[in-house]
Amino acid sequence: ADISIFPTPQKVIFTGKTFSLEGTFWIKEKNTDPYLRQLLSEILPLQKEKKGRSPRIYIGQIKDPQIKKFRAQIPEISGGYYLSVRPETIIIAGFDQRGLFYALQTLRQLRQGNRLAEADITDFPTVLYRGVVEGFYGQPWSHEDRLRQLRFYGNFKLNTYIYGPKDDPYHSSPNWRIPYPEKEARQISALVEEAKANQVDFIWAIHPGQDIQWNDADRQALLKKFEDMYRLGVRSFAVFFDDISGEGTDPVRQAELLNFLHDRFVAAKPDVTPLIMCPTEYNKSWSNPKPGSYLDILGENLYPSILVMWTGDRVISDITASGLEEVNQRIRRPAYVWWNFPVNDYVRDHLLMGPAYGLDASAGEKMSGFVANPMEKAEASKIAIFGVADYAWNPAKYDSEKAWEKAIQVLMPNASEALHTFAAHNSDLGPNGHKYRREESVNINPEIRKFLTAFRKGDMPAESLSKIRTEYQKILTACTQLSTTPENPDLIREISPWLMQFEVLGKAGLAATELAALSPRQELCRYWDTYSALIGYENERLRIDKSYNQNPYQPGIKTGSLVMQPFIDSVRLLSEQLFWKEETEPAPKEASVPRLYTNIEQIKSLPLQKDSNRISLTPMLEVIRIAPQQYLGIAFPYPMHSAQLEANLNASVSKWGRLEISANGSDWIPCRVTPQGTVFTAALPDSIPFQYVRFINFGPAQKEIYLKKYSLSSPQL
Ligand code: LOG
Repeated sequence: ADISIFPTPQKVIFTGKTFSLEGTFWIKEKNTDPYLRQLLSEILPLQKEKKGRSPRIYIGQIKDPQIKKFRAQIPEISGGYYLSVRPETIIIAGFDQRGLFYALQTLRQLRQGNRLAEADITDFPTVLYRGVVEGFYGQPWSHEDRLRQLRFYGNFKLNTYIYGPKDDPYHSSPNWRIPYPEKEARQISALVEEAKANQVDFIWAIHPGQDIQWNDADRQALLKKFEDMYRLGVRSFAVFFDDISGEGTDPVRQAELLNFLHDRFVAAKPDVTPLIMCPTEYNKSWSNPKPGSYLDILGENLYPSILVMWTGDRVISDITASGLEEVNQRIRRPAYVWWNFPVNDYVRDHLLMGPAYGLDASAGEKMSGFVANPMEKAEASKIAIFGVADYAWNPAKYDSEKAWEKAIQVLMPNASEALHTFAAHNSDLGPNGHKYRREESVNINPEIRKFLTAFRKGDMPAESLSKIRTEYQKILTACTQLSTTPENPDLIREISPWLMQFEVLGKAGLAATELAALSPRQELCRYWDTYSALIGYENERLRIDKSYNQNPYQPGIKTGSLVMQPFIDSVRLLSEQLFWKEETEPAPKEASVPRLYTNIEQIKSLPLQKDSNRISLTPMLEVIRIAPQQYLGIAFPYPMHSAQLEANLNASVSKWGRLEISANGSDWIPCRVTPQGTVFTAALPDSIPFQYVRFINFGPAQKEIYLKKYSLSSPQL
C-alpha cells in the first residue's frame, strides 16, 4: 500500500500489511477522556462491548496509568506521540493532550477505506510553534474562512494561529484602544473554542505603534484591551510594531511596554502563554547593523520569555540557518519566523499557489516558531500552509514538491489533476518591489524556451510545438473540471476570476500554437483567421483584467504570467514580424519606456503602473526612509511638455521636500505644488520640456514617508 503521512513523521516503520476494520473495536480504559473517545470514534468504529476478534486499544497521555508500559517510547516534547498499529493491539500514546490528538491525526491517515495500515511511529515536532499569522493588508479572512483554517491546522499538526489582519480596525491604530463590537466579539470567542478543539493556540495580536503615546494612559488602554480579549477567551497575545514610523519605533519603550504587559498581565494569569512581539526592524535588510542599536536593545531589554519575530534577510525571503544564527545573536533568543509566503498583498493580481520552497533543512533548530503569512484568499493559501506544516514539523525531511502534490490531493481529492494544472501555472508573482519571484510552469518551460529559440531563427520544430499545444489543452480541460467539480466550493469561489482568465489563456495558447504552425504566405486566410482569434482572446484577457479584482494596489487578474502568457505574446509578435516583414517596428526596448528614477535602495525594484494617459509608482504598504538628497520620481525617454502630478506621501512635506523637473537629469527646476492635507498636486509647466520629474528631500534629516500615491498624467502618455 502507498501510504504517506503528512506532516512527515520523525520515525516510521511500516510492515507493508493492512488489516480489515470490520469486526469491532473497543477501548480498554473506560475512563478515557470523552473528547478523545469522540475523536477516536470518528476514525475507528468503536463498540461498547468486546465482541469477536478485535485489537485491544491503549490510549492515553504519558502520565496515565493505562499506558505506563509504553512510556519509554513516547518522545517527551509537547505534541510528541507514539503510535503502534497491529491487528492485535493499537497503542495511541501522547506526551500531552496535544500529542495524543496528533497520534489520532496520524491514525486517520493510516486508514484506507475499510482497512488500517500496520505501523510503528515515534513522532514529535522539530519546531515548537507552527502555524499561520493572518498578518496581511487587505480584506481580512471571514469567520467561516477562519473556522475552516483551524480545522485544517488540527488535521496537519499546526498549533498556532496568530490573529493580526492589518485592516481590522480594532487591531491597529487608532482603534486598537476600543473593544470589539458584540458580533465580532462573539466570533472571536467562537474561534477560540474551535482553536481549542483542534489543539491550536489562538493568539490575538495588537498593532498600536503608529499612534501610541509612551504614557500611562496608553499603557492602561493596552492592558484594558488585553483584559477585554481575555474575557472573550483569548489566552495568548502578541504586540506588533511592524510598518510604523515615529515615536512608536523606540526599542527601549517597546521593550518596556512588553515587559510591563508580562508583569501585569501574563505573570498575573496562570493560563496565559508567553508574549510574542514583532519588531519594527523585522528583517535584516531593514535593520541597523550597528552594534548596540535597535535589535541589540530589544535583545538586552526584553524578558527572556518574550518571543521575537523575524521575516528573514528581507521582507520576503528564503529562510536560512546562517541568517537566523546572526539575528539570534542580536536578539539573544531563537527567532520566531514570520514567513511572508504565500502573502500576496503587494502583488494582488497574482495567486501564489506553487510549492513552498526556500526553507533551509537545517534552520529548524535555530527558530522558536515558524508561521506563514497567507493570502487574502484563505482556501487557496492552504497549498502553501500545508507545505509549512510539513516543513516546521520535520525540516530535515521536507520535500517541497512532495508536500505540494499532497496538498493538492488533500484540497481536491477527485479533481486533483485539474487543480495541479491550475496551481502549476499560478505560482510566480511577476515583477515586484520586494524582488521575490517563484518558479512557474516548470515542466513545460524548457520546451517553450527550446521552441522559441528555434522559431526566432525561422525553424518550426513541430514535435516541440505539439507538446506545448498539449499543455494549453490541459489548461482548458482543467478549467472545465474545476468549474464543474462539486469539491471545495470555497476554493473555486476564491479563484473564479483567475479561472476565467485561465480559460482565456488556454484558448489563446491554442490559437498561438496554431498560428505558429501556419505559413503566412501560403495559408493566408487561415493565418488571418487565427491571428484575429488570437487578438480576440487578447482583448478578452484585457477586459477581465480591467473588470475584476479592481483594488487600488495591483488591480486585475494575471495568470500564467511567467511562461504561458509570454509564449503567446512572443508567438504573436514573431508572427507579425513574419507577416509584415518590411513594415514592422522593433519591439519597444527597456530604454524607450518611462522608468522609475530614484536613489533610494529600498524601492529600486518597484514597478511602474501604466494606464491610459497615466503612469504611477506602485503604492507601497510599508514605511520608506528618505535621507537628505534622496529622491523618487520618473524618467522619460522623450521630452514631456505638460503633465499633472498627484502624490500622497502620507506626510506634510512642504518644509523639507521639493518637486523638481529637469531636461537632462543634472539641472533641476523646482515646481510649485498645491498641498491639501498629505496630498499634493502640481501642474508641470508646458513652457519647459522635461525628461525627469522627482520629489527630493532637501532638508538635513532623514524622513519617513508612505508611498500612497505618486502618479503623473499627460495626454502624451
Ligand atoms: C507586513 C505584513 C505584510 C507583508 C507583505 C511584516 C512583519 N509586516 O512589509 O503585514 O503582509 O509585509 O506585504 C509587511 O511582514 N510589511
